[in-house]
Amino acid sequence: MLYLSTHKGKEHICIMFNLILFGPPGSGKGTQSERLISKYGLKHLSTGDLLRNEIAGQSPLGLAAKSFMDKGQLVPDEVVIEMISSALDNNPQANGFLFDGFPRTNAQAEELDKLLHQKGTSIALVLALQVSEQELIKRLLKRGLTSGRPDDVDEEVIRNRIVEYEKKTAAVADHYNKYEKVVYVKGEGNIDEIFDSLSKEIDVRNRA
Ligand code: B4P
Repeated sequence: MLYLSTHKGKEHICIMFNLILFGPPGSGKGTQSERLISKYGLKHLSTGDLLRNEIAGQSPLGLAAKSFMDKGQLVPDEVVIEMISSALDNNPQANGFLFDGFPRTNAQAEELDKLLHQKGTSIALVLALQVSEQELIKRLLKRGLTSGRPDDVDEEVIRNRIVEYEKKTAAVADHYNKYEKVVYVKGEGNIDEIFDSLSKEIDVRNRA
């Protein structure tokens, strides 16, 4: 289990381990998150999945988000921040969270820091997957053949998602770099090997 514990008299203090899996669209965040949550017992919070659930349920939030997502644009900050805030409140027993696809702007990062601070915790580590643009486009077009996701079918929409990433999301790494929390990991190649690299980075910090 991935939390630090110490004994203070009879008291058992648990420190949450919160992780951000960071990277451009198609870099393997969703793929690697599935494995990491199962290995480390973290609660998975993917804003992409949460938004797609809202769309499937045809909620007003989902209908509003769909118009942005179908064009490859980011959904407005207030919407995703509210979703994450509720998800944090709804999981008081979690040993730690794995944030996948969130934060995607500096405003989201600052808000996340505040929400975690209110709960007496913080981000321990940001693992940033590095993948070339050519490989991202290849992967997403391939997923589009079977995923049923409208944002994976059209190459222009995929390119727009990458532009949004460069314009608005890449700077989130700078935000966490200020606190020396970012580790870059090669995201190309064998999925198991990438998982091993990510696990090593977590294990080093969990032993500290
Ligand atoms: P997300 O659902 O977060 O999706 P993503 O970035 O496209 O995918 P991800 O990175 O998880 O995909 P993966 O590599 O696992 O976002 C979708 C949209 O939701 C955004 O465009 C935005 O509109 C909105 N949104 C979400 N969060 C938001 C936020 N915080 N703020 C505002 N808007 C938000 O998978 C890609 C493919 O690669 C898969 O088919 C996989 O099998 C394959 N793959 C993975 N690893 C591989 C490897 N090593 N080799 C070969 N293929 C690999």
